[in-house]
Amino acid sequence: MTEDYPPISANSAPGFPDPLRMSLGHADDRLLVDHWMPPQWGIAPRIRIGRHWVNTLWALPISAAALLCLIALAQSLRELPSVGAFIQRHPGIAQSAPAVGSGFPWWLEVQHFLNMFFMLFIMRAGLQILADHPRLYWGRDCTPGTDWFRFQVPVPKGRIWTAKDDSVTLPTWLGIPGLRHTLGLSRWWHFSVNLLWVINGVVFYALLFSTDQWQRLVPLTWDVFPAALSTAIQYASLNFPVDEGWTRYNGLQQLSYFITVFIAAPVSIATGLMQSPAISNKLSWFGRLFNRQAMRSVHFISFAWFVGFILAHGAMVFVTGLRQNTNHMFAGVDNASWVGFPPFLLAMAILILAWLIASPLTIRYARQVQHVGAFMVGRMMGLAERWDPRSQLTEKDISPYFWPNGTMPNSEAFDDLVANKFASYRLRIDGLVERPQEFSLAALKAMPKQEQITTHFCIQGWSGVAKWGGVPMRDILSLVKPMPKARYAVFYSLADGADGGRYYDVHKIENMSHDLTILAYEMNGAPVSVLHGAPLRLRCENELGFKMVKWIAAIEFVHDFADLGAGEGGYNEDHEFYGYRMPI
Ligand SMILES: Nc1nc2c(c(=O)[nH]1)N[C@H]1C(S)=C(S)[C@@H](COP(=O)(O)O)O[C@H]1N2
Ligand SMILES: [Mo]
Repeated sequence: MTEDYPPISANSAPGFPDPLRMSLGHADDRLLVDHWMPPQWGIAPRIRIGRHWVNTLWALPISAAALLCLIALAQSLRELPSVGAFIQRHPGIAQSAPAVGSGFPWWLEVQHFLNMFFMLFIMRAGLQILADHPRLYWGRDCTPGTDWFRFQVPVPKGRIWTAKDDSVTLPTWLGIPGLRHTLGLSRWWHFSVNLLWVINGVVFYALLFSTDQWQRLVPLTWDVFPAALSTAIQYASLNFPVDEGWTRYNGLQQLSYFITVFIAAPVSIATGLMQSPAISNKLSWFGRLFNRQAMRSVHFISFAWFVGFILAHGAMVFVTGLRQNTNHMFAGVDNASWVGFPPFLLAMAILILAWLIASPLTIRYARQVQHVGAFMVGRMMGLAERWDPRSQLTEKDISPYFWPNGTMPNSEAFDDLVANKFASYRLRIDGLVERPQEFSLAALKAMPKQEQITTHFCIQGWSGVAKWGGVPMRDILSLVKPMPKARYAVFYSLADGADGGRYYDVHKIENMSHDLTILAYEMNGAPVSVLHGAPLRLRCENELGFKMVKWIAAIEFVHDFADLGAGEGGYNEDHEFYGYRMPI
């Protein structure tokens, strides 16, 4: 069969180690701030209403004015006899709501604290991830102008503007670890702490329902709605409702806690997971219907709910009786002492300390954060790689715009290839294979072509649908015949990465025989452009975009990749602390 292709003798294959291996660069274990991507500040968040972009900062004066009006309104409402009678009838706590007999048990206090502690990391790291593509959309394409939310200027026209160019800086006190395009590290924080938070949540649900505590949170009567309205009027009039927090919550509390615990939290988890290529593909029609961008938008709205909840809840702790509230939640007593106050202060001190050190330590110990994160969640996430992606879309789903990303080739050798239309291009396949070979582009095009319409999931958050045409990797495998000890396929690019040194990425060999793993030379029916990876780029649909090497120079099959580059399994793994297996 090989006779159909240009003869390549195993002897003439240059063999590794060779210039390609040597071209992989050194990478630092710390995030060197001076050496990192130069800062680029975003703008105040804007929301699109129709064709107009509204600056969300307006919300501050508007809500302050609205609050004052609301207070005045609520106070005059309470003067009305009918409203007075309504409040009499619905004092704020649903009359039929059962009273909880167990007060605030110690496990509830511990879990409440852990939840606060975990949320601090999750939310800050989540914001950092958002800042890597500071726009939100509802449609599955990320076509410029179709965003409904952004904290970045409109996409500049008339020049190449990559997704990396679009990322914005966050201050180190806000994001973890702050700076720009540091989502590799924030993802480790986000996912590892999510795991702890989910465990805490599962234990919380279990204890809640095995005791009488669930009755605090779950409304058991329709009465909760008039009770909530009544409480809202009472709070707004600054004449607070009766507080029976030791045994049961008022309507407004119950509804907001219920939404937070039983709606916002599960929605966050589901919409987070559905942004993953492997999970979205696995869910097939469901993943296509609830596309990544819609899920990312809902994930953000749920985040906004948490921010609002935490601000309101935190303020209420202070204004509705700090001593009593801290006694309940930090000492589990309902008396006139101050025993809950010192543990409350201690909890706040721990939170503030954690807040202060999270970013500096992440910057200083970036490699360790990457490794601990991979230890905590990497293996579990990697399991999703086993799913063979088969989910495809249709021609009409193809995105009108597909963000370009990465560092373009910049060498005379590449320019020469472009000039001769890749006639002199050779794909070298070498390493632990029985038949090392070189393929010209013509030879690859002469092989059976596979076409697929798939969604590209960039780690930064954007996605796009394109039709790709190329040679299935499984056909290449059957030609070159990897040896049994070959466990990984290394893809070397013709281009360098952003930080110098050659771009490369390593895949498990299992990924290579998935149905939709191809070496693509066509995009949307035309030869793939230089911008998108000409002459050849990898499509491996259950991974995030950075693992799909563009401008492929060679593929080497290896037993281990520890001796390549910084040994993390790829260029962005080495330099930007990404994970080596990233199906999620
Ligand atoms: N050689 C090389 N390949 C690369 C990159 C790069 O910087 N260099 N960027 C990766 C990233 S992060 C993404 S999202 C995709 C982008 O592909 P596109 O430009 O076709 O959208 O290419 C990947 N392949
Ligand atoms: Mo990417």
